[in-house]
Amino acid sequence: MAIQERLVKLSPEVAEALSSGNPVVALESTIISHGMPYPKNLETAKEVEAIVRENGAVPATIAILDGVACVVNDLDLVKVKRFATLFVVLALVETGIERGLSMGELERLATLGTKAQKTARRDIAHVVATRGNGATTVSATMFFASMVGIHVFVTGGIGGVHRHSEETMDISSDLTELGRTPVAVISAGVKSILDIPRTLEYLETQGVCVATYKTNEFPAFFTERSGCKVQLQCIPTNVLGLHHSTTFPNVMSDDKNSTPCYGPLKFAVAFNLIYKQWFKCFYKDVNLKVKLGTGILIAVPIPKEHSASGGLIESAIQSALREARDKNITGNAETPFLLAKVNELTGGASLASSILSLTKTAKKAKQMSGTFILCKQ
Ligand code: PSU
Ligand code: MN
Repeated sequence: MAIQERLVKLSPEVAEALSSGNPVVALESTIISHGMPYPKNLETAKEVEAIVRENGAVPATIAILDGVACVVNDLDLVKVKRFATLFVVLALVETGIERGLSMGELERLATLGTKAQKTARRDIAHVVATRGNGATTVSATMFFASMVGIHVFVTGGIGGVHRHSEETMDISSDLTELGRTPVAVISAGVKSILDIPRTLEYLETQGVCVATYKTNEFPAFFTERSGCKVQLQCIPTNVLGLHHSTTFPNVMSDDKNSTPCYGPLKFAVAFNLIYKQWFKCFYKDVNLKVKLGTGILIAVPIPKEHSASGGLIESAIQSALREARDKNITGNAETPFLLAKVNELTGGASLASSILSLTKTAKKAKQMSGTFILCKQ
């Protein structure tokens, strides 16, 4: 068996979709294990997979199990529910039944519970080498998605530059991963538990193309506005395959005080450009190989009517941050702590917004991955 096959296991459906060029959408697992409480995590995971399917793409949930990165789908979560609270591992148990893992393996997996490790890029080697179980964050999910040829990945909120980063230097490896791995991450932006302006600055430093959907303002996850402008805007269209020269955005400014923004790009065209960023670029009939190798962040704002109240969220964030500092919660424990605390303090409002954002972004994913396929032809 090739080394790569021993490291990464694809479900037959994912493998088939990838080899025949059908759209596949990656999903992460930390959001389920550490980002949402049970049983909402199960329900949401199920819903997101279903939405990806309804829109004609194959969902591929990524996690490390027994040191093997699994890219799997078709989770029968109703059966899974009775085992334990950790969706990721149990989802894999269920998939294992389908894929023929032994009963002994299944039993062992079912008892793991919340012992799966939050796994970012730096943790991959350790989890794999110790044959551990890892719930992959955005960075590790991107790494494996790219390795197996998945170009589009849907999630809720990505990690970013933390508030007080000037003291802690806490910057999520999601941002550096976007700077080095060619995967388009579709999310509802960055939660305001983080420093959004600095996150965007850092993405620029990393050379990451950041685009927003039907707006030129970067969304703050819980709300559709962050006050930060983004240069590249996508608008929906069914017209595919337009030429680069007819659509390259004109620089324009819609706000005297903001930095210049590009005009709206036809949605499909934006992805055509993105594809070219990674693979090739046609300019004046010359085929230039660009291969930038960087990732892309596409932010789809939560619908206005569903956004949580900015004031409510901000005061919850302030007290969650204070508590994290008092309890000296740092490193990779900080994000899960803040997410749980903010949800508790907002009486579940933040979680409701999270789920809505995730399901909404999932709906966009097929459009995007489908466009990649068209671009390849
Ligand atoms: N932000 C969210 N929800 C999440 C996460 C971040 O709004 O679930 C998770 C994602 O898996 C993300 C990770 O990749 O946290 C970032 O963690 P850190 O800040 O430790 O890099
Ligand atoms: Mn960190």
